[in-house]
Amino acid sequence: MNTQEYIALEEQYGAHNYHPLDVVVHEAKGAWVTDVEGKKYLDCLAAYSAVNQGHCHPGIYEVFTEQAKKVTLTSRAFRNDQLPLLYKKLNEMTGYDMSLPMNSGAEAVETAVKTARRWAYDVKGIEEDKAEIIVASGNFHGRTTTIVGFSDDPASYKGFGPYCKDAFPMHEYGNIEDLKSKLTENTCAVMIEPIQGEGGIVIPPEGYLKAIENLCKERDILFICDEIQAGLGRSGKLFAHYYEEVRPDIVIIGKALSGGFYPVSAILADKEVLGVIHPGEHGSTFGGNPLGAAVAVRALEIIENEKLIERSAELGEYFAEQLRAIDSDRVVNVRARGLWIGLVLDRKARPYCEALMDRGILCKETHENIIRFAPPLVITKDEIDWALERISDVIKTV
Ligand code: IF1
Repeated sequence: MNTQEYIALEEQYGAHNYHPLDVVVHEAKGAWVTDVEGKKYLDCLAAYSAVNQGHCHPGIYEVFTEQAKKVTLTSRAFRNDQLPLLYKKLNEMTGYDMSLPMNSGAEAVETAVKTARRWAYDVKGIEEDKAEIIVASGNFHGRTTTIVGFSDDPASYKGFGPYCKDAFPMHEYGNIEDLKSKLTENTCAVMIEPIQGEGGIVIPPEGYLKAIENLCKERDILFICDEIQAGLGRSGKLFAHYYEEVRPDIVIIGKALSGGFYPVSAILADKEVLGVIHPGEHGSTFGGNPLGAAVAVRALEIIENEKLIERSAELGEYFAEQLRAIDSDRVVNVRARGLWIGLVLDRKARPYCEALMDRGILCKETHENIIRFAPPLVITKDEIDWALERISDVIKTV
């Protein structure tokens, strides 16, 4: 079958919950994907940072296939010999006492919400069912009904209610005074993304994270950082919150923890927080399974051994500088942290994404006028130069 035939099947038999670019991927390797007609594209989305290690990384493939011959799933009614190694690896790499493994990012966000509430009632002593978690405008934390219930994007929340909005007061992202105005005696946590991805790489003002941490320490409130997309090297540091040297009480990770092979997510916290969850009170069928755990350990090792964090910082700096040098008044701004770049245009970005696709580059617009470039962190400087030639040409000529 050809591209159009695959698209026809998808349109006829699949729910229309996405509007993807008309590229039908057949295989992928490193920073490149190949469509069913054999055309190659440089992937500048990396599955929203879930394939930071590059597509089909041989090291992850190796551990995936090896573990798949042994045992893949036992449920958590029994123990397995891979999960303890993931717990240890996360502790060594991040310094948090403990972690609780789940599968999708949204499940890990829900886990953070439940843990913060349980901490509120059992440790802080907030009245049962009154705990409030302050969230940010422009947030994206997933698509479960609890999570979309505290979104301010109608595309996420409209028509899926009812919600428990009082439990999630919203403050203006980046505005610490507004955050303070939302505090009550029932506030148990503040949950933010250290950089907002879906908002188009929105970097908060310098000092915002530190101000949140100080406020949380002062008022005995948990600071929750959603690093599902920003984390694990994407921003040029292991975690994007390292830019302000803060230590949140709960860090939520996902996406690249999977190396793109198998959904693995988790929350990281110290004993005083994660100790509030007792046996049988939270989990999931696949959470902590041996296949996912083996893949996640290897995914983390690759980030370290292939120095993906350093690559992200250095090549991201280079990529962003070259984009800023494009001589066109259509480029309003370039926002970047590591290989996480938002090219802000003075007009709709979709036509440029479609023109870039014709030139062999896959990227995604966000919020109408921003082109997001977030390639796998294994991308080389030569590949970036190859892309820059085409990006510059498209911006100037389309
Ligand atoms: C889609 C973007 C959307 C996330 C953060 C939690 C989650 C995500 C910071 C939930 C997931 C994905 C979802 C994916 C597209 C992408 C995304 F922000 F990355 F661009 F949708 F807005 N926290 N983000 O970024 O993780 O449950 O998806 O594993 O829905 O198509 P998930």
